[in-house]
Amino acid sequence: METARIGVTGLAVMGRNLARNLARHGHPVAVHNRTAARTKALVEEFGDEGTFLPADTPERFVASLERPRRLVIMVKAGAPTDAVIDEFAPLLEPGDMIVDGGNAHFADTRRREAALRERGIHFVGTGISGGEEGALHGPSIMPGGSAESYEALGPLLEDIAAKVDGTPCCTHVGPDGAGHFVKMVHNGIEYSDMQLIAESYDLLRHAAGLAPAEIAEVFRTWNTGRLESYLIEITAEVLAHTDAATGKPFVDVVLDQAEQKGTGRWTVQTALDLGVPVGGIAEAVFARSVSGHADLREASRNLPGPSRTAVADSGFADKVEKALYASKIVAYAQGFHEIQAGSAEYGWDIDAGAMATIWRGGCIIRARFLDRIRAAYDADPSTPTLLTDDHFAEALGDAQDAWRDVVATAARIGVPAPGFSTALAYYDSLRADRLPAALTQGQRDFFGAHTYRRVDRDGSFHTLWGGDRTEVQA
Ligand code: NBP
Repeated sequence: METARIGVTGLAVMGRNLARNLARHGHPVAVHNRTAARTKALVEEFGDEGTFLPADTPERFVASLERPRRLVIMVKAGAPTDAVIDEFAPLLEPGDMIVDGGNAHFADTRRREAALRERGIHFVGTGISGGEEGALHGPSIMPGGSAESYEALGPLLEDIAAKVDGTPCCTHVGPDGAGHFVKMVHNGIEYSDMQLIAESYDLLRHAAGLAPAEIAEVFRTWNTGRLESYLIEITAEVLAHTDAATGKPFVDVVLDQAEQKGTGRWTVQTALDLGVPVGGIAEAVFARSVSGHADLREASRNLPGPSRTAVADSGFADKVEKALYASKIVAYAQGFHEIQAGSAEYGWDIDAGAMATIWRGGCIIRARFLDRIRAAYDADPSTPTLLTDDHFAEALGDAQDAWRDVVATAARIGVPAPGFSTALAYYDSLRADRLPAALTQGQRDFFGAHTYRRVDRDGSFHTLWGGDRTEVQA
């Protein structure tokens, strides 16, 4: 009987395209789906692209896999993933591998990995980015799990991943939930990047008075420089698009209420747990949330404030470009800080520079900029923040006046720019000699005897605020 090198169960858009990608690369692939019609449709439509071994039951599916078995699950994250694991794990043997390519929460992946490890099965939580096109033509792949499982899986995954300069956008991220953690932060950074681009558009529209088609040209120009990226490229496409039904700019006929799925929110929740400031990602999640509160927005429409009149000078677009680049540096610095904090917390030993390398292609945040991040980690692998890298520090210095002018202009004319503003505030917070946190500590000691530390002596102290205000050692 012919055996498959790997199998995919769950053949909705992602699983189907991933299976096709494997088959197109010459890997015989077993395919299975809970509802058999999807399996049949895949083989009927794309059977000539490679060797597919369709199976109508979990037993036949597992039996068609060569040993050790490599089984990829591409089903809806959450309870469906557990259901599929429960269904297939009893059919597997020690040494076999289950790859979860869905968008699982890394904590679920850690739980599943620990449970399956006890049975000798490798559970490989794998972040896959790039949507359905990426899954078919080459995604960015972020596998976690054991180093042993990567030896058996890595070559296959690297084969189907996107390539940039011949380097696959896939590497072993680290043990258990590391892959899904990094995918989560990738999505958080994506939120931040998209929000900053949206604010750039809004400012060019209202502060510079440009029409969407003109702004599309600005983005096209930016895409030939240091901001070159997939997101800038598609922004120009969307802004240049005209609605066929009305003849209006497409962006003017779309309801301005953005959606958010789980991963942006998880990135912020996890950052709060880890104590990592990711204001850029948080503001991006909140900006989508605000946009979705139609009731709040309707009730607030007549509140007083400036009326977004165009005020900007002719060089304003260049200033926005600088503000965008500077804020983007901050967004990525915050995301990488979270990756390093997660890595330290869970003992994953993640190579941050390698994450920049595998995001250069296949995924939504793919960009020329990521080469710079790789270079920064090459220069100093233990740097506490990307902001102090020579290249980034110079860019931030060069952007200063423009960045501040853009944030001030937004505030003056009433254009909300939470992403730009929080990025600048983070930057100024890090570079400040003194922060008002000293006052906060005083307040906390006053109302709750929480104690404080002093700049000139070791130890913790408390002032007797309700008494004679002498200071005591805590
Ligand atoms: P969906 O997330 O829409 O899931 C549909 C698949 O899950 C179908 O194959 C369905 O089988 C199967 N399924 C469900 Br629902 N409950 C099941 C159960 N209890 N037992 C067995 N199978 C079950 O598919 P997708 O959009 O292809 O995404 C797959 C995974 O990839 C998700 O985790 C998603 O978050 C992740 N992801 C998606 C994208 C993207 O761009 N769409 C990008 C990156 C990652 P059925 O056909 O029998 O109903």
